[in-house]
Amino acid sequence: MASGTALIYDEEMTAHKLLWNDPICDIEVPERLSFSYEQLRSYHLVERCVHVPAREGSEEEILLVHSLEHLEMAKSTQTMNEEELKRVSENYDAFFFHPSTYHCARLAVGAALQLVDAVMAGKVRNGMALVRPPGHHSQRNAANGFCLFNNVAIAAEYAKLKYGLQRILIVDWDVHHGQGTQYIFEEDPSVLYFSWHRYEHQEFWPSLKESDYDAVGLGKGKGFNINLPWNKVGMGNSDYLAAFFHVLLPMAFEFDPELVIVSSGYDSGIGDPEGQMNATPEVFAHLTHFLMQLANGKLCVILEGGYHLKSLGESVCMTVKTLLGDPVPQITGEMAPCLSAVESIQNVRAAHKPYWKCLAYEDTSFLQNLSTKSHLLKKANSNPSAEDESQITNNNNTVKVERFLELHMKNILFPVPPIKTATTGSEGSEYFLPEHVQLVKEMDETEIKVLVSGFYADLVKEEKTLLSLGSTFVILDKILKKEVCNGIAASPTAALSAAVAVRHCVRFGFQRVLCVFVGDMQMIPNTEDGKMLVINICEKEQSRKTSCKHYISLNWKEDAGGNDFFSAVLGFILPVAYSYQPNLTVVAVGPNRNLGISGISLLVALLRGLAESRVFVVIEDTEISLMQTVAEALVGTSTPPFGIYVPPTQEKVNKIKALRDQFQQEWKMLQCSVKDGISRN
Ligand code: Q9C
Ligand code: ZN
Repeated sequence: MASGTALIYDEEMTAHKLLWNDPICDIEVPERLSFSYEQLRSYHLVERCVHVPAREGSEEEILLVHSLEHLEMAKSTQTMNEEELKRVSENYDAFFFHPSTYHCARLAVGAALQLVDAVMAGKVRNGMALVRPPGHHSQRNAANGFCLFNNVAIAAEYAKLKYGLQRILIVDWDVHHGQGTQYIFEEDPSVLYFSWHRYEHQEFWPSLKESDYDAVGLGKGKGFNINLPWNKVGMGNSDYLAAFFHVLLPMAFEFDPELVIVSSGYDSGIGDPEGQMNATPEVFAHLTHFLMQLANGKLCVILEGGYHLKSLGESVCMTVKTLLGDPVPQITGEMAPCLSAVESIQNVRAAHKPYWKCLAYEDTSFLQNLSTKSHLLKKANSNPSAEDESQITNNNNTVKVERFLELHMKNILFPVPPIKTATTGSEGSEYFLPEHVQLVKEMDETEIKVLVSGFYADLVKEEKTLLSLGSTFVILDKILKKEVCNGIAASPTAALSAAVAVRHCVRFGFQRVLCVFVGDMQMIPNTEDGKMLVINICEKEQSRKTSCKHYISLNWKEDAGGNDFFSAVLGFILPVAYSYQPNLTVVAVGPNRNLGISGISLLVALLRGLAESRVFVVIEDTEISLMQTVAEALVGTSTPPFGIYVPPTQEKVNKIKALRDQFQQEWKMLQCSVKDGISRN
């Protein structure tokens, strides 16, 4: 399987710039590109990537999406003087031409296509292209919103044509609606387009009716256009994650794309003057990590907007770092989506109910956005002096966010452990374990005895179980000492090993340990002090223990024909886990497991988004055949096979819904609809 991350950057694309005064366009500056690249350099990310050169997109390639008139118009600007350039620019909503614009825009297209080629040919697994001008507002016959050619749309058409792809997902996390991309694919069921965007009930640019949640696509393309409008500014990390859990990811997994392309605007990040949102750079690591689990990891990230240089640069770095497979930093902020976000999520889910099986059993009520009706009253009166003032506050804010980010990044970034994954393995493991997995020796008998008699004597009664902890202790210690990021231990009694492991971590000082148990677990650790949260995925209802905030039993039997477990992972397990924010995740697989190998590897891969990717997996000896696949999921450099996605049955969907209702007051990331009687902050 392909490995490596491509990075495409060409300084030539900084030549395109605004030559006259225009307060609307003056934020789209060449430094957006050069500063982001410098930032990548300073994190030593450039040298870890595979450099792929840009090229000019050909006329033929541009014509995959654009009209000949549009191409000719753009070409004709190369020789114009400033006055002529200004006049042509005025034909469009928010665009400026420079004599180099046409050349730069062709390089931007070609860079996107080079990235698609590198990924599709298996030269790299994924990659990012830093390009200017951006693309997603550009339409068949028009420049718009700083965009001349629609780089991402051309890349998708090119991938369909050259590689015969039948399903491409475009994720547009730019804060503006990529209406250009929507128009290009609205009748095309082979391209699933998702966009979230600042909307404010159609007051925010481009102020289109068709940017709302009810624009679901046309004709054969019905259901393949997903708009999630944000009706308030200030959306943050938890709102973005909720959008992924409850809207994009379930539909994306059901769609099962062969390639994912991101319209990667960072104006949805904190400090951006356009977006006015609050999401911090690490959220983009999480979004990237989620998308890496689709399409066998084939992910092409192409720059769109982003106008706060520091915020843009840090967010680009978070994205590239994650593409490279580094551990994911812990997300910050309160993990609860705001009311307005939940309303939008509920509306788009209701609008798409007819088209997606994962939504087929939703209650369908559209909301009138009760939380935001008052926005009509708070419109600012704009006299010139008020505008001056807002300019000053904006500048202050820019500097404030710069200072905030300087400190914030120091807080969230941490040294990457020298080893990704460790295991004590079993006989002959070296032959089937993926590369980069370190085999370590088990702890010896005397050491174990000292440890156990001191702290775990009540749990460990028999001599032979005592010896079986050698693997658990040595792997766990390496994780706690940050020598390795994650690891796998084999055990004759996974339940006991997990119980000992949890207590070991709490004793070490961890405040929150997330335990996910699969199969028969004889021993459930005591969850009373809140220092652990147990999600017990078992086949039969457990009679002796009732669910409470820190012990959740999830009865599940995977569909024999395929992987329907993704719906439980996205709709329940991940939202609970992200609400809890553990310092470590323990996954224990016991005998008689009720999940297939693909469900387990998806679970493990996605749980790497938590606890700085610290995951300790313990596998019962009888289930040792899982070792290789779980190791692949932990290493993360290749995507383990997640199986065929089958949509969940009504019974399964109702089960998830019931659990969500039961726990969404406590674990707020579960919230995806507004119901009477839910109290909120
Ligand atoms: N009153 C990108 O982020 N604003 N484009 C126009 C008109 C244009 C943003 C305001 C914003 C374009 C790629
Ligand atoms: Zn934008």
